Amino acid sequence: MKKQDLRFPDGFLWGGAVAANQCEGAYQEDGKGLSLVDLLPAAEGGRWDALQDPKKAMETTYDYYPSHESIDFYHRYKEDIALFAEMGFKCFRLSISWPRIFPNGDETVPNEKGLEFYDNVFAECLKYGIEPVVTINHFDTPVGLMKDYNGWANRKTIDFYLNFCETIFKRYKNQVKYWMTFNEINMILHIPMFGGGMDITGVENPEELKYQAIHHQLVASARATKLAHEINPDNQIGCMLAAGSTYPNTPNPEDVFAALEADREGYFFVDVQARGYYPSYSKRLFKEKNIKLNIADGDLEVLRDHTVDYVAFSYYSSKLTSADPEVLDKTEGNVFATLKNPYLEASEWGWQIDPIGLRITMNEIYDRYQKPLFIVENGLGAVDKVEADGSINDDYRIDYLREHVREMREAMEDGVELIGYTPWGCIDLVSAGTGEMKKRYGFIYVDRDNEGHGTLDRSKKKSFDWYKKVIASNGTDLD
Ligand code: P53
Repeated sequence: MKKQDLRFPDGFLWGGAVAANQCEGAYQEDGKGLSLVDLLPAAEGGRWDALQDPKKAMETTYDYYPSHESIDFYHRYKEDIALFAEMGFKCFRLSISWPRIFPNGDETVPNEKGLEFYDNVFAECLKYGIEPVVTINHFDTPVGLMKDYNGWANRKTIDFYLNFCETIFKRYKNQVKYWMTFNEINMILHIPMFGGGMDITGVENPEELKYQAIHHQLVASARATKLAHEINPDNQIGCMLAAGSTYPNTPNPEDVFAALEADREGYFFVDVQARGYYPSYSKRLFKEKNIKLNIADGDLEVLRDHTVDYVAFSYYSSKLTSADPEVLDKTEGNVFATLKNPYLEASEWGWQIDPIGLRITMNEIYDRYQKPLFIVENGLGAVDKVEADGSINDDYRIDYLREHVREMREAMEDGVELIGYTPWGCIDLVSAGTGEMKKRYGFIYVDRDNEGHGTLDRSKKKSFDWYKKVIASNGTDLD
């Protein structure tokens, strides 16, 4: 099909995205409790092992914890939001740190100081006409919930989460309209500590426990959706998937089916959140994995009656898979198994760059759910070089984003409804996967290195002016 030259619709939500646990720092300030992310060292310190074995992570003292100070957004949010406003952001995606509001997770009364912080952050956004887009749980479950309840493995966590939701829906009723219940909800399958605040080591059937925790999250998500609509009918609630379509390695039908199954692993969640019921293929999945779910009375009705308003997702890359275990060699440290696609180049961290994959992914998701989409993460993690004059010429990042924005427009011309685009890490922040600072995504550079040295000063990269122009022209000027 012919490439189109399109304007984005008026009101399109251009912006950027961060998460509390990766930017705020101030990890024990004003009554904040520990988040499980606060237990993690950086890559060289053994982050990947710690993620796989939360108990060990709790017992070990590491030399350095990247989240403890992070980029100090907690104290510098005014300066940062002013820079976002200068770029012309229409929205800003951030998350609320659960242990800042409920330090152990199971309290009934919230920490007022924590709530005040977000009052101020939202007020600052709204001062510039920036719409806050809030992720309720982005990888930072309170350590207390993991220690005392094994997180989402325990049904009680539903109520703790809903108490958190009710508190913030009421408090920020007049400030926030766009919410997401869980960041990358499918991440629980790959990193249960991040996604589920839980430890599965030594469990007899870890798959069963994971899907039980998933059931709890899906019920919690639906009940939160119900609550949000009751508290303010204008609220828009989204689910959020780590997306990126899977291609078959060859035209061998076995490979094609393996690719379909790989995508279903993630769509499973959205099938429930957007359609309101467990997909038909889940019967076989549960049977083969020997999973018996405890489903309480009323759960299935809640799932059916409270589906999401929009489908949000992150997209960094497509994936390539094979049915042949000899071919499929999962490299350690990678969350998603993927083969090398010979048609694609990869980032320095091995993430394959595939803008057309975004168009494919958007079309697939929209065909499946017919709900508005919101791309809430996309971007290139790269090493940036500060020149002698202080400038940072991140043309590679501009190229990456430009091509993805082009394909976004193509997908919209294909008929996909897209409400917004918030590139990940609009200001440099700590990497979730590796704990590094040098894996940078930002339009704004932060002077801080992998060991925590640096002034924390902010400066504009070349991509800052580029993105400003993109927003000002509503996507027509991508050069
Ligand atoms: P980092 C893995 C694969 C896809 C998305 O990731 C992922 C991850 C976790 O590493 O997470 C999302 O920082 C997540 C963000 C994260 C971002 O992708 O490892 O929602 O918190 O920072 C990028 O480069």
